[in-house]
Amino acid sequence: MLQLYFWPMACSLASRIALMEAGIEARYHLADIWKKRVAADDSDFFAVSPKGAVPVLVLDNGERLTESAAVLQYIADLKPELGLAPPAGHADRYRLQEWLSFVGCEIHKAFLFPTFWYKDDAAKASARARIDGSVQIAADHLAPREFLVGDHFTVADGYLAWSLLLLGRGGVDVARWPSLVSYLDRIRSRPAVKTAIEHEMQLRKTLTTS
Ligand SMILES: N[C@@H](CCC(=O)N[C@@H](CS)C(=O)NCC(=O)O)C(=O)O
Repeated sequence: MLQLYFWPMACSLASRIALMEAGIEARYHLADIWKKRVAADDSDFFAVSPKGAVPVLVLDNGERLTESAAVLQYIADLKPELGLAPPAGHADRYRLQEWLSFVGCEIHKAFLFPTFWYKDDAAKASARARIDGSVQIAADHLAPREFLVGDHFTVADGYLAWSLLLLGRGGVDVARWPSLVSYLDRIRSRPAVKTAIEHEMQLRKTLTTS
């Protein structure tokens, strides 16, 4: 069985969404990304991955796969019939890769990461200065369409939806972009996405009150 190391409402949420959309059962391990400990036994999370970051997907052969773009495509390719990623070699596969990179580099690492992890106000401010332009690109792309790639949900939608959910906590109000508001409503209303988010929000609440 696949295993996913995650932290509630971190970017590993996109991997949970992909697993749930694919209908793949997995074992989930809570990994505290701040203290770098695996919650179940307080072991060193760096022993799971030297990156000390989620997601980490443990494959059936024991190999560990990191990096959201790789993990998401791996999960999607386990169930090709669901179209969670276009097939390799199809022009849309490169569009999927394009969006996974964009969300990962321009929204996640360029804005969310400095906002939540850096202490330096100047670094946060320079991340803030760039983010509206990146969000605008996603908003313009989605204005005439329902999903990032093709005409149905792909794993890139789970990743973008996660990043949009966190933008508000970073002081960026997604309500300024109507196409993103309806997109997020559409993605969040999918049963797998809804269940994944509700589960992680609940867990997050439990962790912050314990
Ligand atoms: N490049 C990685 C970034 C993963 C990442 O930054 N994960 C965050 C949570 S959203 C984390 O675990 N950070 C802990 C750390 O960087 O120390 C990916 O795309 O998956």
